[in-house]
Amino acid sequence: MACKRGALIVLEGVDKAGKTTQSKKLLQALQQGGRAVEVLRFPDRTTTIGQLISAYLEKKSELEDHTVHLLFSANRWELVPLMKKKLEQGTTLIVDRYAFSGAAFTSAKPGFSLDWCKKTDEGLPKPDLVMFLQLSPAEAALRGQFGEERYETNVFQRAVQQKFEQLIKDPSVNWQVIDASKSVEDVHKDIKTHSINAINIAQNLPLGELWK
Ligand code: ADP
Ligand code: 2DT
Repeated sequence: MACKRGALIVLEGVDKAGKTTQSKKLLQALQQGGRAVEVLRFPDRTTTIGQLISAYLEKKSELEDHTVHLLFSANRWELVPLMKKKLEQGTTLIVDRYAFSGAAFTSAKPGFSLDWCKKTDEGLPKPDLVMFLQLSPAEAALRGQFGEERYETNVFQRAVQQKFEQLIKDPSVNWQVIDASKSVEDVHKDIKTHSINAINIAQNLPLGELWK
């Protein structure tokens, strides 16, 4: 019998919601359970495209808004062959930000529709589960100051949060809203339960195509 495929699990949410903390904890928990699993994060700043994005985020360069949107999207597409290979080999992928951040962040800029922003990611591997770590801007502020990177302001993060709220209404995506204001351990328990469930379901299903 062919090997059962891994699940594509995405963590989304505004800055400081706990995505990075929870990706690491989920990786450890699934590894301890004997599963093949890896973490990816977008943007992947290690590639040539990723370095252009990184310089833009660090405000070391300026890029036109459509152009940078396309670069974020290209940065996902360039990883698709590797992602598909890993999933087919049975490795579960935990992904820290994906196309939903792409659509939410660009559409929070003036003059961009959510529909236009989603187009460039249409057909990407479809996540089996997208967990939205829900945290109010006030609670996020308690977790420390924003850094120096582009987009790290209260006003912009609020606009992004509203765009995520629109994206979550899409029933074609398996969204789970996670209360990210709970303790690290309690959030982890919720995330682990949803993830194991998704892994068990995904292994018997073909990988889908996002927003198609
Ligand atoms: P993100 O990747 O979503 O930006 P991080 O995982 O980097 O978020 O967490 C942002 C900050 O908040 C870190 O200092 C982290 O230790 C802290 N943090 C993460 N989860 C929680 C939690 N559930 N409760 C309190 N603080 C948290
Ligand atoms: P972190 O590396 O701290 O997550 O910040 N972004 C991300 C976009 O604007 N478009 C995208 O497609 C993606 C994946 C979110 C990365 C910053 O880049 C934003 C915050």
